[in-house]
Amino acid sequence: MLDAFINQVVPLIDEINRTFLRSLDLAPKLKEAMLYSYNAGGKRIRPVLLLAVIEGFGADISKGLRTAACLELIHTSSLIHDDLPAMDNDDYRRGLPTNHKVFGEATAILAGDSLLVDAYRLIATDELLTPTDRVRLISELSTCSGANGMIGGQELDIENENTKIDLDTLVKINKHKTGKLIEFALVAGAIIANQNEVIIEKMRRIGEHIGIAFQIKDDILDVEGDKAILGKNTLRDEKNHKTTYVKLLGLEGAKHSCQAHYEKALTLLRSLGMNTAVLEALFRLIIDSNK
Ligand code: GRG
Repeated sequence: MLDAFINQVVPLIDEINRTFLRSLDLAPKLKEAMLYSYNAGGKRIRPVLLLAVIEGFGADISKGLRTAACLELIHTSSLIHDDLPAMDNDDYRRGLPTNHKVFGEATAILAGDSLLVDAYRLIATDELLTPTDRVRLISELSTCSGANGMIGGQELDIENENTKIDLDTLVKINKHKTGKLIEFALVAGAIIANQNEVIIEKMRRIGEHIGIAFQIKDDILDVEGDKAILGKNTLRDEKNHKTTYVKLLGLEGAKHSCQAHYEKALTLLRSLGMNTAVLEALFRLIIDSNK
């Protein structure tokens, strides 16, 4: 059932994004760089989550496709910048050499910039959404991506390299760096499915828990994952002198904490009275994933 859902929606998201990126043809190398990282693959977990929320509320998933596509472009932009020499300095991502290794640092920076900036047009021009919903989604997404969201979390992460931090600080960093785009996926699905503010805020809390579980799993895979399956190098956190859940809690403690956040998300989800089958399977996939 989850596979069927993923196989149904991912080609639709990819088609929107590939068509959109191909239309940005002023600077061919820049376009090529954007398509390179987009086409390198990735699990597409954020857009699938967004659409699974809409499906769970029994609403029309076609209303969420362009917002979901936009979210994946912004996520891709963050990966390109995250891999840059000035940040994590990685040479391998999504099974291929990183963007700056292929296109050079300047073009990689600009490819990340364009993926972030152009993406919003997918929502701004979405005729299946009301103008009010478009503005709300853009505002929510820019908050989740920006200085009070993912980018702010990345800054805190970098500032705290080589520093001993406690669990509260680590949670704060990851809630933003990784959690905010996942939170957006759940909140946006509820907005597009016309849910009330109480439900939207519950979705936000579910997103927080599943976002933390997602990052803990990422930390675990950095230690015990397989480079060939992950498509990126392992032991990156040690290399970058980062505090992780594994470092603070130990491998077993990190697994326990991941499970606890997953269960909190699940309990909240089940209180919503929606069809949770696909979402529950997705949450399970996140914590069981080997990539
Ligand atoms: C330019 C938008 C922009 C941001 C700059 C670099 C940066 C600020 C933020 C980095 C945020 C970041 C990379 C967080 C890590 C999140 C994470 C665990 C990513 C891996 O996501 P997956 O597993 O990757 O979904 P795939 O490849 O499957 O899509």
